[in-house]
Amino acid sequence: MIDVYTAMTLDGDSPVPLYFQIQSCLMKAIDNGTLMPGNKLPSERELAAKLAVNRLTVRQAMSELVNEGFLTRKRGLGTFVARPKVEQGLSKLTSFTEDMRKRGLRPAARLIALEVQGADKKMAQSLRIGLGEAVIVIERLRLADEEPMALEISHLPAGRFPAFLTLRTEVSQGSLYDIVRDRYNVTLCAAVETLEAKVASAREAALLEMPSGMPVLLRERVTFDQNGIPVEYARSLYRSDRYKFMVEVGQ
Ligand code: 16G
Repeated sequence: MIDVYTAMTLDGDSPVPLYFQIQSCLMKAIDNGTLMPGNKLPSERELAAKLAVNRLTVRQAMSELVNEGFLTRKRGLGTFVARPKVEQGLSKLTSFTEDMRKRGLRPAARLIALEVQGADKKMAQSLRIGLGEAVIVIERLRLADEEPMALEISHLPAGRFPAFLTLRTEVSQGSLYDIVRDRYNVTLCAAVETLEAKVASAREAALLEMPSGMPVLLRERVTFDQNGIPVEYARSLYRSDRYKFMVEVGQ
């Protein structure tokens, strides 16, 4: 276990509340690398005893850092320093696989569903096909270094991707965008996206391995080929404690 105590000196006479002083010390230790992502913190009881403060004071300090995403609690295991969030630009058309590789993380997918459904209104509108026309639905949990990052549902117009269901192994192991390009010769050129917050349902939270009721970021994308024809309608739910999105704004 890391010795955080040397980094922590509290001043009982200061007007700054003790919980805030503890928080600042922990943040400083995270910033200067004394505490690294994955490091385990001492328990609340231990910290309180060593610092000679009330356990509730320590809890308040830790809880705020958990809420802000700097620390993470693992049930039965303790409190750990969280990994910094993945910062993701929104102005480039990239795949999950590319995004993670660029950050030195190992991308993977767990295939949850691969099936053909009749298009509902939203799918039909997004893909510009008729209501009830066949749509390939691919639901995958996306992982980076084995950690769940996002839950993605992609919809492709089945007419454009014959025999897609036979590619189950490739879909579960590789990049959807590589398959679309290499197997079907479809070039993805542009996308229109929206981003909004929502609360994870119990199922989504379980798959993403996060407490239910936590916010997630919902990113919807319609991706177009070189002729401006929609090829994919995707809904990606990102863990809000693992992602922040970045947009460059020009004049
Ligand atoms: C991104 C896209 C998703 C696409 C996936 C392909 C958003 C919101 N989502 O996550 O639409 O299906 O990349 O990734 O941008 P892959 O090629 O690694 O399977």
